[in-house]
Amino acid sequence: MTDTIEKLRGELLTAVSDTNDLATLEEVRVAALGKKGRITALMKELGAMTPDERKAAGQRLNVLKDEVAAALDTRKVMFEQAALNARLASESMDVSLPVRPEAKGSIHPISQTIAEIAAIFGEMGFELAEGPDIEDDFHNFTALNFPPGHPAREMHDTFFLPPDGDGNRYLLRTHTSPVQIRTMMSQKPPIRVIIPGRTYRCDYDMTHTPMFHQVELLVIDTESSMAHLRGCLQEFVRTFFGIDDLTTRFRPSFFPFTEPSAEMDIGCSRQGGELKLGNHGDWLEILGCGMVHPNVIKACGLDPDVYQGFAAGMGIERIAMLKYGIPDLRTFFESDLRWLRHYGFAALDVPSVTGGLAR
Ligand code: 2NL
Repeated sequence: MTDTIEKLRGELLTAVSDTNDLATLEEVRVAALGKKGRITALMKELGAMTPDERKAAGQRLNVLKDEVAAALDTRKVMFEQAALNARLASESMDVSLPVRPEAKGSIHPISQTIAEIAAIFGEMGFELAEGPDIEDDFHNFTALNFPPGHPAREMHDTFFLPPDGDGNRYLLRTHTSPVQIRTMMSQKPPIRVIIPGRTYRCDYDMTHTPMFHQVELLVIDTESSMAHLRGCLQEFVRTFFGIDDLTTRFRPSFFPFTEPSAEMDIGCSRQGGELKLGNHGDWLEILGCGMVHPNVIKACGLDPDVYQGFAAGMGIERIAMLKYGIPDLRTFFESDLRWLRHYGFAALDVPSVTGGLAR
């Protein structure tokens, strides 16, 4: 028996080390340790032996079994490691390769313009804030000092969602201002945020689309004034349009959520029916702004005798059209690939104040 075991040991260990893949290794395992395997067969012979013989042979067989099992295991791990290495090598990719030349995607002018606005105000210390497109009456109107029954609340302007049964009236936000309300209610002043995003109004013609984009600006602290507001906005339009000495003009206006309120114009010329930005004597309205109304500050749980600040809002499509010479608002949302190829921007060319804003 001792000789048989020794011989079998040599054969099995050689068979294991001769294998070149997992399948053959499994065949060797079955032939040695399977139900009809050679070690199993020897185990069966133990029954016919004397107790002393059985004890000695049984011990040797168990040692052999463990040894062969260990050899099989080592070999298996080696094959698996080799398979993993081969897979890692075949699936690796060179991330330094240039993007596929046939990829023709581009950045939509709205995304580009938002990135430019964020870069300019980011440089001034503003943070970006975002909020939900679906809002409630409180955040979209009430907190913004819209009196009950104000015409902007009603059907012809606002998209209302079907009532939810609990008396809550949800709607698609008609401006980005509800995000400012949420910011004032959740952050402690000083607050300096810009809020770009989608807004919705039930309107469709040459100059209106039911979905459009707005960016709003909000500063809340204890001393910000109309002069700071004007400085921020003037710096913004000069950097955005790339005209260093672009003049601005404030005209009195009205919004429920600001007091005083103003509209800001920038210098332009309309000579020969062509609009040109710059200090040429004519004026173009560009945005609305003002000092945040004390009622709005109060509605957000802040003390209007302590806190004050300014806000401004502008249409993103409008300033994108002005900067990039896009003549028709409705083309923004037609997903026409020829239009996107013409007006789109390179994906890896991220705007920054220092690195340059696209012209
Ligand atoms: C426009 C004018 C404006 C604001 C937006 C604002 C927001 C809060 C408080 C006070 Cl929470 N004001 N936003 C202020 C003035 C004008 O937008 O013509 N937008 C297209």
